[in-house]
Amino acid sequence: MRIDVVSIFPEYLAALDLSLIGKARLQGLLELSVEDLRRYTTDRHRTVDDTPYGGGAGMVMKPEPWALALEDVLERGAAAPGPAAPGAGTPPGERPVLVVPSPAGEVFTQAVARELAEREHLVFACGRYEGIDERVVDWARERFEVRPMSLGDYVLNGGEVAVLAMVEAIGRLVPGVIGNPESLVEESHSDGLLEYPVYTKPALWRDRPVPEVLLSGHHGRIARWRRDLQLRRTAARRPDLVAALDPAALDRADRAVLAEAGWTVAGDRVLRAGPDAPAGPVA
Ligand code: JE8
Repeated sequence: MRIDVVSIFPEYLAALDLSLIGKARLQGLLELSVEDLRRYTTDRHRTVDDTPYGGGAGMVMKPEPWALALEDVLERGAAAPGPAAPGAGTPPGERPVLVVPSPAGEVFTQAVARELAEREHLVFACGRYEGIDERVVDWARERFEVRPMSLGDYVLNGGEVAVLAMVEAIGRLVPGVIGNPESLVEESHSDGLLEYPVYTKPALWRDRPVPEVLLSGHHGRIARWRRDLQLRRTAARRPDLVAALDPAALDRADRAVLAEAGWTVAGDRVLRAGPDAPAGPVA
């Protein structure tokens, strides 16, 4: 996989050299390059922004440096041989994906991460100020598959932090990047529930014991306990995820835990039980 990032703060992306993604680069699983948008300016002051048409606060990123940067990235992507299929570069017919972080984008989820992990060439365009002149997105649709993408419903100052999160989420799904692929298997089996809590040594720490079932060696009981905690946590913290559960994936014990947390199965839906339904504490 090839990943290009364009930003006026390329140093911001230095964190990608560390840990997982850095290792994947050294192993040749992932080719990452970060470009400084200012390299593609042509004026003495290396200007990347200007005042907004129609008025309003702040500045908008000028279109031409973006077009020059993205053309450069396209050119180098077409020349580069892809590691999966040596000599292939971007497969014929598959356009590179241009991810444009924006609070107005589609929400970036694990499903999107899985989809993008299958692509040969991803390009990330990090905006700043009030964003990028919209014509860049229209222009880019002729050359890329464009995906305006939001990290979530809160306001950041620019696209860089969103790109750090997205590249990490995508990169760890690329085959070979995660040393122990079993951890990915467990994630895909998580069935839309929050994770269970984890513990390590010592068994007693500052008067706090590890839940005794985890020391029992009884794998069946441990699996059931973990599943119960997943369900209780999800009910307490993410009612949206509970409402999206498929009853066909819930056994009798699951349903009992959900009932205790105030949920009930009705046909092919999981619904909130009565308004006076209990909502117990959660670990
Ligand atoms: C950004 C962003 C993601 C998320 C992404 C890109 C470029 C118009 N607004 C621009 C006004 C407030 C400041 C904004 C700064 N900005 C934010 C994001 C994002 N992905 N989940 N929240 N915010 C840009 C400029």
